[in-house]
Amino acid sequence: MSLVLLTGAAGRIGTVLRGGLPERGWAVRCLDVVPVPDERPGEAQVVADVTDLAAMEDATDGVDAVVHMAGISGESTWAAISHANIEGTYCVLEAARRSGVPRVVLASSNHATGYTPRPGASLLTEADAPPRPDTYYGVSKVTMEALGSLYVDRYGLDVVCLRIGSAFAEPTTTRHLSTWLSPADTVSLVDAALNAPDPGFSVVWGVSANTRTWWDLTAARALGYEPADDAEVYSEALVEVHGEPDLADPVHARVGGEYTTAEFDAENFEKP
Ligand code: 15L
Repeated sequence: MSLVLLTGAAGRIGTVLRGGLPERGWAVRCLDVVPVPDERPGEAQVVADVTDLAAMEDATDGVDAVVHMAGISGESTWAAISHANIEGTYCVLEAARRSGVPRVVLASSNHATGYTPRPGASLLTEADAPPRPDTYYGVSKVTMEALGSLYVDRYGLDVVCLRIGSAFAEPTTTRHLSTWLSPADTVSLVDAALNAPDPGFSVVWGVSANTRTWWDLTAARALGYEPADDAEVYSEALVEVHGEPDLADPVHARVGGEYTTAEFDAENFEKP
């Protein structure tokens, strides 16, 4: 059984992966700044901060791959984002390199490209959406992808960046009808990123097979990802409450949704 270090194991996506990866044949070493609740049989646990390079070197010792889900999962102050998300990603990659770990899977985000206009009829490939961050959070995901690229080219690691849409138990907004990544598909996508032969540096959209998707899944499918879910089954109920998306509304005109609005200006996050 191969061993994966899962950072952010106590978080929302980490918890999903703790449930699903063992069924796909992965032993999981959980890492978080807090102990993971309900430790499961076969799991190992490390309580550490991803920005502590020495601790990360210890944590990556002997693992076959790292899945990096730790960090701040939305907008915050520059100080908080740059420390947790940028310094944290550097420490994860550098620890993996020092420990000889061949593969790292990184949780990037659609917000790396959030100011990209929502596409019309054609789907966006990864190449159609170069960095266009909508927040400091989005900048940290662009930087994550850049760091991953550096560690592939300079040190020969395999690094797969997942530009995750909206990874929630179920869609709760009409935007999610396009961006949802279901829990089951989250596991399938990470498993594919861990198993794909020689991915080198790869950036793929992380989204379910949504009828209303904006993103082309060709590159993700090439890794072996086979999405099973479609947010459309929630559409009737969501449209009844919220109406069909108004494409003149910035929340629906750009892929980053509300992150592109004034409400998400970092000034609003500086307040205590
Ligand atoms: C993300 O990257 C966030 O982590 C998550 O909280 C959602 O905001 C999601 O994007 C989204 O775009 O819905």
